[in-house]
Amino acid sequence: MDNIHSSHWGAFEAIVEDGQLKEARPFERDVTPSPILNAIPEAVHHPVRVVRPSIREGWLKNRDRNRGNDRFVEVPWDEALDIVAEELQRVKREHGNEAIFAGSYGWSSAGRFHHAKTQMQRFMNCFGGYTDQKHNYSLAAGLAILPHIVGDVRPLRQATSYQAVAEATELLIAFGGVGTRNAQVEPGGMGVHTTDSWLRKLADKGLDLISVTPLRSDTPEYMNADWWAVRPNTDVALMLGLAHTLVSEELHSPEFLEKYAVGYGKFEAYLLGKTDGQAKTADWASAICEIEAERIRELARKMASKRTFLATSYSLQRSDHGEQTFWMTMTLAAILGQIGLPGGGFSFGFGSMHGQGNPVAAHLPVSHSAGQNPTGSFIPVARIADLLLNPGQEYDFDGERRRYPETKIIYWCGGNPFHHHQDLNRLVEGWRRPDTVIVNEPFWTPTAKLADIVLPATTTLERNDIGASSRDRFVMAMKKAVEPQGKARHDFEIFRGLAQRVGVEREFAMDRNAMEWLRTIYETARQRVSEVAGEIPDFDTFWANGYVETDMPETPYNVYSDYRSDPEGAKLPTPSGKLEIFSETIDGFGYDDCIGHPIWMEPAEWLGSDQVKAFPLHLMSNQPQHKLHSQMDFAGPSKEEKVGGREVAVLSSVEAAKRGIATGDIIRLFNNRGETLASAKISDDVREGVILLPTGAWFDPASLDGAVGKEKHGNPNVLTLDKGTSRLGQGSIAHTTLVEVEKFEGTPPEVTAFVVPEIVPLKS
Ligand SMILES: Nc1nc2c(c(=O)[nH]1)N[C@H]1C(S)=C(S)[C@@H](COP(=O)(O)OP(=O)(O)OC[C@H]3O[C@@H](n4cnc5c(=O)[nH]c(N)nc54)[C@H](O)[C@@H]3O)O[C@H]1N2
Ligand SMILES: Nc1nc2c(c(=O)[nH]1)N[C@H]1C(S)=C(S)[C@@H](COP(=O)(O)OP(=O)(O)OC[C@H]3O[C@@H](n4cnc5c(=O)[nH]c(N)nc54)[C@H](O)[C@@H]3O)O[C@H]1N2
Ligand SMILES: [Mo]
Repeated sequence: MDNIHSSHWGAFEAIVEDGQLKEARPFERDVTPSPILNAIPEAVHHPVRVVRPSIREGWLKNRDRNRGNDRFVEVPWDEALDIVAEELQRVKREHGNEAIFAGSYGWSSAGRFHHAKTQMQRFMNCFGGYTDQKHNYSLAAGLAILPHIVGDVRPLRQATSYQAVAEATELLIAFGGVGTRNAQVEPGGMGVHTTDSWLRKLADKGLDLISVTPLRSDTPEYMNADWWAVRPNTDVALMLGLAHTLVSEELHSPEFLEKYAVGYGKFEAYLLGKTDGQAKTADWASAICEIEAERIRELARKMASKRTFLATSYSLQRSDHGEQTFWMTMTLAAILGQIGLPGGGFSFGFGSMHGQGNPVAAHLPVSHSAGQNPTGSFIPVARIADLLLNPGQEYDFDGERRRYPETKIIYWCGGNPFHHHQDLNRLVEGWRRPDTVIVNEPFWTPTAKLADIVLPATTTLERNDIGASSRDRFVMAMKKAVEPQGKARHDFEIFRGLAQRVGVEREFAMDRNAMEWLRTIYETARQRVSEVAGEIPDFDTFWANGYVETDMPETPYNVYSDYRSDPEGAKLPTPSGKLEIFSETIDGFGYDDCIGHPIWMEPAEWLGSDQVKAFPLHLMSNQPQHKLHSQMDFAGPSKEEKVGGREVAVLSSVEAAKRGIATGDIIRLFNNRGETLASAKISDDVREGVILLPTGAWFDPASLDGAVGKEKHGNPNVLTLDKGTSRLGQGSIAHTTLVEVEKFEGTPPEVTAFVVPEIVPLKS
């Protein structure tokens, strides 16, 4: 197939006429493709593309840092690359490589060779290194805690398969729900979307499903779930209430706990109230999570009488003390004693991502290598504003005492921090501290607008690449469909140009062109696949066919079936070799916000606190249905779903009535950190006390100056709290935020999120 291509949200055929992409037609094998594909043709040729290297005038003239406030000047490529190379060398010479922050967190695009962040980091490593970011926004707390308590990240990276649940589970408890909205995407893409068909199988077999979430719509209607509209961020209390009922009614499994886990005794003392005088009964839990105590007790009994699987979404750990949600999920499953039995146990992220639960035969790790960072310098991913605002400050992270380095250059490539970070007004302040900010981007995103030097990158449609995920059975060719737009270059070429200027081109490119690299990374992966799953076609055959598909596994997969059947031979890579309900290691860190066993702690902001007097609504800023993060916010389904050009915020009829808000009204969401305008929608799919404003609207402040900027477009991250989950994980706590909302009166300001900044064009 000559026009095959792929994206994080699915494979497609690129239909081109007269050099213009007309349609991204779903791959014929995909029966439930993502409508997000429809944004691609409009996006590729959109006026919001960056067409030439552009440098902010104030930086060019006097190196001021007043980012976001003046116009850009176009310069020829050679001049732009000379300037960037000189600035990198200056900072390296004067301050060392740690002063270059190039963590560059972000999803960029599906192609595995032209993967933007990998290209930049490979260049930076050849150049002597940089300050990196560790873990990711999705899962930082989970990635920090799991190695301590289960030994590795298998329940995240190789979740128990839907097939196993379909065959043997009788009761599924989905904390955070289980649906298809977020399963539209997978990093690296997928050949065909499978989640919908698996969920329908579960529905057809009449599985008993409890959807524990503040939003009914997290789980599709066809699954006939019992909706438990929990108070946000109180799931640990609910799980403790379930655990207490199991233990006090002797429905738990002391044999399992004895044989497969360590530290239950210490946890039980807490559960029963021996350590703090408070038994974690169903009644205690009910007062916190607002689920009736009797329902909690009944569910615990049902759990013990049926084959039960606990599925906790990623979202639960993107909240204050998010580590506890994963730890308590494992602990509750251990108390029940079904871990490793067919259809029993726990996993994370069903419905959070396409690959979770997707049965996969062979590992297909097609990827390019970024190499090793010689500096070893990094920050926990979500501590970016702290790094910029507090150089030299000490902090804790996963047992280490660390210090933030000083930052002179920010280089971002393939991410949008003014989408992904919390408390954006605070980030603006930090962002203006370093000497220079460089961004490679196809589009004038808020991050590009806030840079000093913007280098125009191609989109995937303008180059050849390979789309692949280790959790999908397909490897997709991504064939060039249109010419680079404007003067855009591939990130690989941009960094090759820089590498040449700083004298590391040989190491960076290894004398290969892009097509030779595709062949190399494919053949390397093919070699590894052949060792585990048999032959797959060679590169030329793959490229001619357009894709490769491995067999679907025949047997259901449960992460812990091996451990269950052979606890010695297949022991876990924890210090004890067992599940750690009490972790000596974590206990030894001495953290008050993550002690030796899971506990309930009040989050920094929640509906049970006094703060509700001023800010009575819990903000859910979940993943957007109609786009991937902030990508292509200006086009296709994302654009169509906006009302009056603004993102839609949803609240219950009760909360709307209290404030005289009607569907279609412009509303102002605010707290002490910021404010944003959105279009209101009323729906009782949202729990009382909660307001939903999904992420993704491009940051559109009325002004970048002043203490609390006014945002006009519906970006929830001007409201969210910028604090780490705990000293252990330091993850993002985007889902822990209180706000108030009111009807906006007067003339609303114009949305200018997609307006290109003023540019002095290059004469030639
Ligand atoms: N409030 C709140 N905030 C959140 C979350 C939440 O739940 N609530 N979730 C968090 C999570 S889980 C995540 S993963 C993050 C996501 O945050 P990001 O990954 O930063 O978001 P994206 O919009 O995907 O940014 C990718 C950028 O890469 C650019 N890009 C695409 N292809 C290329 C390319 O080939 N070259 C270059 N140079 N650039 C390219 C795109 O145009 C886009 O600007 O957001 C986090 N933020
Ligand atoms: N369409 C689309 N799909 C995506 C993405 C996207 O941008 N667009 N992003 C992808 C990425 S990078 C990631 S990491 C995953 C994220 O996957 P998740 O982290 O699972 O996604 P969220 O949408 O943030 O949250 C899912 C639901 O959890 C519920 N929830 C939030 N807090 C709580 C809580 O405290 N308790 C309970 N019980 N429920 C809670 C909310 O109702 C929310 O709708 O999604 C991926 N999928
Ligand atoms: Mo994510």
